[in-house]
Amino acid sequence: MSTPTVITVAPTGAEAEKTAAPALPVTLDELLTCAKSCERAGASVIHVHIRDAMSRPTLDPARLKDTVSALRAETSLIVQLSTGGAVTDPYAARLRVLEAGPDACSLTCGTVNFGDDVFLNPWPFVSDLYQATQRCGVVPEFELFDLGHIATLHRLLDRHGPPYGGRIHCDLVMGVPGGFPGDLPTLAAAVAALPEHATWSATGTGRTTLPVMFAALAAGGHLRVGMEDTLTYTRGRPVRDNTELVRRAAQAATLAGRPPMAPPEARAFLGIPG
Ligand code: KMH
Ligand code: ZN
Repeated sequence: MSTPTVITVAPTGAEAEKTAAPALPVTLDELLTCAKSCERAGASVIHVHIRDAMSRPTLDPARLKDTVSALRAETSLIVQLSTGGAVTDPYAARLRVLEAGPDACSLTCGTVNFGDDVFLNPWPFVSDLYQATQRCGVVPEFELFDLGHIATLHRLLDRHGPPYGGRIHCDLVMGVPGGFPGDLPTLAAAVAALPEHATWSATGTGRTTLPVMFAALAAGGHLRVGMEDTLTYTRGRPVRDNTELVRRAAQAATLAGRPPMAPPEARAFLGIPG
């Protein structure tokens, strides 16, 4: 039987402005409402960026801790905090994210041009962050924006051994201006380069959302969707909310014969303690 599909929702991100996308969950209440609804629609993982009282991205430790506790109390979702933050966040603040005690965290494996900005992830930082995940008992998800990042993932594993939890799970972030194009040949090349036994999801930003989703399902991958990655449902129609993106991913996965994986199974699949 084919493996069910892990659906990750990335509801907020650090880039979109609340004024431009009113459905973006920026308060804790909005995030909890969104998380519960996305869980009902088929998500098992939530990739979390938080905002401050002015809706600006923040890595404030107390807010992160409160967010983790609230999501744990009100959902069964796997709580994955972003260590990428915003392109302006210093490395020290990004390392401190682990102190909030999430189940999992994102770990980007290299620097990438990010539209007009640069998302900085030099080897010493990536290496420090990886070892911190091992010490703190947080399961990393390796965020890959370009082929070179996969070389760094191999280097991390060779140098520092397996991740906490023992599973190597990656996320291909495609369609970012400066990174992987969001198309089938690129996805196939990336998957072929992954470490043996690695599992992976993919997300296509902007207009690459649908091609990447279908390519990932066809290739046996898992899915990430959400307003962090796209604010347009179909050409010319803004996303109503994160739930409709999860619902569409769940429908596509079900049509592909791989319906959404429930959070308890996803925990075991990703090596996250119960
Ligand atoms: N906001 C981007 C600069 C992650 O969450 O780890 C980085 C990002 C990746 O979103
Ligand atoms: Zn993110």
